[in-house]
Amino acid sequence: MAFYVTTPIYYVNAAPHLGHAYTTIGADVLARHMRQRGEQVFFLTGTDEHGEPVAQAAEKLGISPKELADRNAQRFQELMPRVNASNDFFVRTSDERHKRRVQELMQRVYDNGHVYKGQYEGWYCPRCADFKTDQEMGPEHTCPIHLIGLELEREENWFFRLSSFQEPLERLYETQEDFVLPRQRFNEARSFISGGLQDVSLSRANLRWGVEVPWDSGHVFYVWFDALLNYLTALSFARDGEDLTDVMWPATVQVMGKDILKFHAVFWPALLLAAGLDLPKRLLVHGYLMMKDASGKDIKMSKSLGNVLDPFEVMDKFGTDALRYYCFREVSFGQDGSVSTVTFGHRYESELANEYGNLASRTLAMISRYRDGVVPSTDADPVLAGDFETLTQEVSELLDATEITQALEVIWQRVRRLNRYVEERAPWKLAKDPEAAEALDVTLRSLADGLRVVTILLHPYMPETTTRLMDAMGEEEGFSLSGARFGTARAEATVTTLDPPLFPKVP
Ligand code: ME8
Repeated sequence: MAFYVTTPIYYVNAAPHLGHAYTTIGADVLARHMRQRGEQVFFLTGTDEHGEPVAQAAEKLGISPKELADRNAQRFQELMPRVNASNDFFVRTSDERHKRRVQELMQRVYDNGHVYKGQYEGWYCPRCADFKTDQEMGPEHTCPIHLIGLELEREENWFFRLSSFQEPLERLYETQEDFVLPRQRFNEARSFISGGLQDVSLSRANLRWGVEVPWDSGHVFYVWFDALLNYLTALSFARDGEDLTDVMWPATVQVMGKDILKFHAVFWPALLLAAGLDLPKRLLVHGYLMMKDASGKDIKMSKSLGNVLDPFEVMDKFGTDALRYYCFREVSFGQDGSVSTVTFGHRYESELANEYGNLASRTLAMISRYRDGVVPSTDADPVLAGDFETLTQEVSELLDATEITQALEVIWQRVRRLNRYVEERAPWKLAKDPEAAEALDVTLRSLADGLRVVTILLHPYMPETTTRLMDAMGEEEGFSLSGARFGTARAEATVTTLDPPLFPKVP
């Protein structure tokens, strides 16, 4: 089965921050898990390079939009390997191939009769690149997201007949209960639709930095139309000499933050319907990562507010996997939540170092000390088997439901169970009693096997650490999910101890 997962394409008007890393890692966990299941996966991310936000930021810096786009797109491209994102392609909307395909697709929308010319007047936020409705505006015509004054814009524009998709979208939300997750976001999108859809402006006349409207060269497409279409355009040129559209479209899961819900949950399906294309199967919408401001109040992390946690700094200090783990542990994926260096440090020490890291270190150290580094070939302990019996299936089901935090939680319960098992069995005592040799064999074998299973399951969350640990455990079978069954470890694997530990003390 094909599994196509996307992230939003990020604006290049400033540098990447933890919010961008967060979405990307969320999509990456799903992509990696599906690869473990042997699915044919395509994972797309990229940058959104047109429109006012970029044009204005470039103007401030006194450089061309293309120069700014190239400079910042590179920083986003560098972010991907740095957060260990296993994206199959990185799309840039300034790519000529993207532009041509946007023109083709939009021409189809035009030919199908969903576009007309009209006069537009509205309150516009140049940072969101969005006209705000009365309900969406802050006091005195301000943007509630960027806290800046909105601009009253009047111009002749091409319009997209969004209003004619009122019924099809209502039907979509009636029949496809999991089109948007979590439920709260589904309800928000549905109530936006039932509030009545108005046609939206599709082009801009006084902007050059964009994709030219093929039927009117005086206009470029409003950046959101150009941007949304990346999810389709990229498939046609991501792989040389191949068009993946038929294999990969419709997307299986599209991941994004709640700030861009309306565009994805309302405009996007309408646009696809207008072009006669299939709709994505699911939109997975997560909340905001917040940080405390000077007064201790939680506010959204954002480039324009300047309160960003630099993912590069965090990763330099704690490692990439620690960041990946923390993101889904600290904040339930889907909800808003605060992050801070304090809670980061706490989770690193109490969970990563003391629970998983320590379990790994002591398991390997005991096998080395008591059994010359060879995992005893005996049956695994039935006492533990019950705790692991349904684990892999549970994790798969949770990740099918895109419950990234819950899946991690059920794995972590087993990490804790294994630590309790060490305490219950006290191998150091068994080692002193020659009559307990068989009991010690069973204990060590069970620990090695349990550790192997949780490590396979944790692989999508912490790819580097788990690879290192599997090597140290002498496991050669890789990370296929079919191997994540307790009691099936290869007998007599030779282990090596971990030095340094998986999560060393951070000064
Ligand atoms: O909106 N918490 O780009 P963008 C969690 N180009 N996630 C956050 C976040 C935060 N504080 N800040 C950013 C755009 N994000 C458009 C998208 S798609 C066709 C076009 C993440 O650079 C989150 O995924 O502003 C959010 O939706 C996205 O970055 C916005 O990135």
